[in-house]
Amino acid sequence: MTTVLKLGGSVITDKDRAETVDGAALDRAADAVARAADDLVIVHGGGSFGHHNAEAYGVSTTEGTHDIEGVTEIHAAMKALNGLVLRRLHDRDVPAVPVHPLSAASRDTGGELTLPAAQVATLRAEGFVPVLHGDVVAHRGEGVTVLSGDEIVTSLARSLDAERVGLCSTVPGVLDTDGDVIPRIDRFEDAAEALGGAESTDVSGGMAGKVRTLLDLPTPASVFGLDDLSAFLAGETPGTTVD
Ligand code: IP8
Repeated sequence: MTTVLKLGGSVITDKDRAETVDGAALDRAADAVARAADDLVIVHGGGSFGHHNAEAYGVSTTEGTHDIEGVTEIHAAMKALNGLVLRRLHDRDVPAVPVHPLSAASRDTGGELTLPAAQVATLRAEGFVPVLHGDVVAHRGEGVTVLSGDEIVTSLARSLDAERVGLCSTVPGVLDTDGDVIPRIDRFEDAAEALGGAESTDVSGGMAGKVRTLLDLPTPASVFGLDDLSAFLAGETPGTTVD
């Protein structure tokens, strides 16, 4: 039973200090994974890694660059964070293997993503825990653009036929206007008010964009905070279930 888990960049890094992990949070996440690592694929975001480099070179999920220094810097920052995540997992004997999307994925002129998953599936079948990360990817007509961890999660959830999808976030779930966790969202309209209205078109990582994308998945997904990561990995459905 394959689980795709996203560790939010803001969860595992210190957002206020460039290229700095939140060591305590990353330790907690790694502890939870080590207790449960079974048929698991991990994807992590950037947090204080990668985003400022992308901004400096004017690169987003739609605006690309051909500047080799930009490509190299953004990719290197994300690989650096990936290395730090792997080290924490290896310290706990999790057989984590890095998978860098830049080496495999691409977008067509319309921005449609192709992310091959055979290597991820095979690594998983062989008992490894593939660890992917937000990255830059080749984009026809744009050079490279940013590929967010959320896009990777939804792509892998489909191609691996994942039974479970979890987004470990800085909040304990999707929050309503009173700040309480909405236990279940079946339609965008159920949470539209809290998410900034049905017209919201945020696709770049905001909660509205996440919910829209997760609603399209064939698999129910959970959005929860770090406190609930162990419960999620133990098979529970903490936080908000988006189905
Ligand atoms: O934090 C970031 O991935 P995300 C990827 O999941 C970058 O949006 C900035 C290269």
